Amino acid sequence: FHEDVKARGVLIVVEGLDRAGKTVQCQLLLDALQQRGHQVKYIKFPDRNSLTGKIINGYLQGQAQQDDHSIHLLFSANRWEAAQRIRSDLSNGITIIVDRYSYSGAVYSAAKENPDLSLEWAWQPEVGLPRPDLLLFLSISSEETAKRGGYGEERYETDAMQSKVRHLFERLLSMNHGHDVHLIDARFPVDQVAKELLNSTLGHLSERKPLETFAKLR
Ligand code: FDM
Repeated sequence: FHEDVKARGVLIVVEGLDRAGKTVQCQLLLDALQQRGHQVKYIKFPDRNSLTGKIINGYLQGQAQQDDHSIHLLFSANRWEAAQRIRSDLSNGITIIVDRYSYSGAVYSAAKENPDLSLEWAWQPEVGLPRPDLLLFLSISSEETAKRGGYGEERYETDAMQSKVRHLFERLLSMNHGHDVHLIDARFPVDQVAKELLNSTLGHLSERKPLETFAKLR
């Protein structure tokens, strides 16, 4: 007796510093997977269009001030708003490529070095969100991204912030074991990086194990 269960979609997260090339790479991965006949969606956090997203957008553009904890929880709420949709798409066989997720959420807030806002504190509201099957981390130094030029005008787009963010990403990835993290060297030309992302992804495209959720940091 065997049941022919349709494989669920795969949850893929792409993370990295500002200017690492996340958005371009997500687009290329989306195209490559669609060309191979997969049903794929791209989503991005923060989603600036939702109710919380509008507040977040105002904050990032410097139009509004927010308490560090308060804005942190709004970024998290912005993901929780999408969680049910993510689950149902995955179970309908749709693979989702997520541009920034809880990892950015925790490290950007912790990088503010507010003594009451540790990395552990920042991770806590993420506990229970769908855990990606695959985390693709575009690895690049803050010096390299600075050379790419054109940091925008938004909050956080400074060398000092980026280098703290980089160190915190390293700490977080080393603590949050148990899932598949691929470090991809993002210094190489766009199409070379794209090939690596695709190769890392192809091995994961027929997930049968149940979707897991984020646990507390250990
Ligand atoms: N960011 C992003 C956070 O501080 N917390 C989060 O939870 C997320 C998802 O917001 F500086 C930061 C990271 C970045 C900014 O920029 C969003 P982009 O260019 O829209 O990714």
